[in-house]
Parts: sequence; structure tokens; C-alpha cells
Amino acid sequence: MNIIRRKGWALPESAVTPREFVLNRRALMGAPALLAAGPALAQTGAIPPLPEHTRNAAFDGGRAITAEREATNYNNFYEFGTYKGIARDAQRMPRRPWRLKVEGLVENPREFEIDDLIRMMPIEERVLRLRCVEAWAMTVPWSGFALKALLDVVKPMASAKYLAFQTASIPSVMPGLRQSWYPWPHTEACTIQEAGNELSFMAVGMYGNPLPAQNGAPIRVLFPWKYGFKSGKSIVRINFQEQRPDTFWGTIQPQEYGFWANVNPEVPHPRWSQASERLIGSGERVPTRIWNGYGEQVASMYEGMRGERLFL
Ligand SMILES: Nc1nc2c(c(=O)[nH]1)N[C@H]1C(S)=C(S)[C@@H](COP(=O)(O)O)O[C@H]1N2
Ligand SMILES: [Mo]
Repeated sequence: MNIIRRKGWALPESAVTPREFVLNRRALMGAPALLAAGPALAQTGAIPPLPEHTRNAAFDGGRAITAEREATNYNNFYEFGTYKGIARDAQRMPRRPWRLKVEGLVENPREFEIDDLIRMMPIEERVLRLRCVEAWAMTVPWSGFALKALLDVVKPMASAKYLAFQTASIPSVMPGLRQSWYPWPHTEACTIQEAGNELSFMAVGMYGNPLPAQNGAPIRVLFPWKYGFKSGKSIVRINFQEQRPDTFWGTIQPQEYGFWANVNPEVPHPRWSQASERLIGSGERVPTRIWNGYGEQVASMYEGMRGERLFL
């Protein structure tokens, strides 16, 4: 058994709040919005360690785990900027307090305080591959819970066909939100059937520790068989709805980033091949696999679907 404990050096966030964040708060003290948020920001503090949990041997990643410093320093998180080096600036994002609303067509709509949610869910570790549409990939030990377990708590109604995952918008720390041509807030979506698939995962940690800001703290979704842009970060709201939600990338460029976005080496992006992928860290190139190698768990969901562009 593989028990995951926090590292001894895991500190309350207040002890590691970077200087820029402190300066930023002071610089903006006069802003009415921030005054309103003042008490909440003042409480930005302890991030509890993850509860003890074990690795689920059914998800071993199938390849070498990416070095932690690579996976946490090469990111896509457009709220902080459109370049890969957003990790440092993302530290300004307050990770507590944090609430996740789960609402819409569910019998038990809930607003979870994040640490209550983590305490109540069955936390496990899974090593999963993440494949970005830009043709790089990483393999990460994520801690979290099956999205299915959340469905069991909120109980979707029969009319719920889709889930929309909305990322936090915090203009005071997310300079990307000023790029007003993007359809903020970042929203991505899946079907109710995809949400109930055992592979759909809500991550709250990686490498045994709470998620770092740049990877989507404190909670993000993962659809390991789809291109990474479907896996929204820093989620504040999950809405169950009947209509297919408008999505971030589907609004920007629907011809290049479709709703389904399942990984397939034989369906090129209009501007580049998807036949192979680069493993971040090692730089090695390996062949891309259909469904990112997870066909056994997911392919049957799409059997017989007609008229849908399943692969981008
Ligand atoms: N809110 C939000 N979520 C997001 C993104 C983003 O820009 N904003 N980028 C996506 C893309 S394109 C990828 S590949 C993954 C990257 O996750 P990582 O930085 O943890 O590797 O996050 C996805 N989730
Ligand atoms: Mo991506």
C-alpha cells in the first residue's frame, strides 16, 4: 500500500504568500471591490494537508511520471497570461477561502466549502496522462475523487444532459481577464454520461500535496482521454443543464477546438499533426494513442454517435 502524506515542509499559505501578492493588496486597497473582499482576503491562510489516502493501482500512468518541477512550471492558464511561465504570477491567487457551487438540474444543489468537500469525498491518488492539443504531454500523480462520487451526492435530474465547469474570475490577480476578446469566465463542459465515467476526476492535489495555483488550485477537473483544454482549472461552479453549454474554446475557434475533443493521432489539428506528442521534461517524442490510451474505459460511450466531430 502506498500511503500519501504531506511533506513536512507543507506550510500554511500565509507563511508563503509571495511578496507580489502582499504588494498588490496594498496597492489596490482603495478599490471598492477589494475593500468588500478585504476580510476574506485577510483570512487567506492555512491550506490543510490532504487527508491520508492511497494510490489506486488501476491508474498507474503507463509511463514514467513527469518531474514535479516540470509539471508545475509549464502551464496553460490563460487567466494569468498566454505563455507557459505563469507559475510565479499565479501564486497571487487566493486559494482559501474557496467555495464550489454545484447547481442547476440536480436534486440536491449544494455550495461546498472546499475543505468540507475534500473531507467528505473518497480521496485517492491516480497517475494519469494529460495530453495538450498543442502536442505536449505529461504524466502526473493526481489526488482527488471520481466526479461520479460528486454526482452521487447532488443527484442529477433526468433532464440534466450536460455539466458546465466554470473557473474563478478574480480580476485583481488574473491579468488575462483584461484580454476582453476572450469569452471569460473560462467554461468547459461534458455530458452527463462522460461525467459518470470512472475516468472523470476532480483533482485537489498533485505529487501528494494540495494543488498549486498554476495547476488549478484548489480544485480542477480532468478528462484524461480528451485534449487538456477540456480540463478546467480552479473551478467555482458546476452547473447541470439541459442545453449544451457554450465553451471557452468552442466560442473562440469552433473549427479548431470542438466540443468533444477526444484525442486521436489520425485527426490532425487544422494547423499541425497530432500523430506524436512531446513528453515535457524528457523531451522524448512518443506516438499519440487514440483516446489518449484510455479507449477501454471510454470508447463505448461514443459508439454509434453520428454526425458529431468526436475528435476536435
Ligand atoms: N481556467 C483554465 N483552465 C484551463 C486552461 C486555462 O487556460 N484556463 N488551460 C487548459 C489547457 S489548454 C491545458 S493543456 C491544461 C493544462 O493543465 P496544467 O497546466 O496543469 O498542465 O489546463 C486546461 N485548463
Ligand atoms: Mo492545452
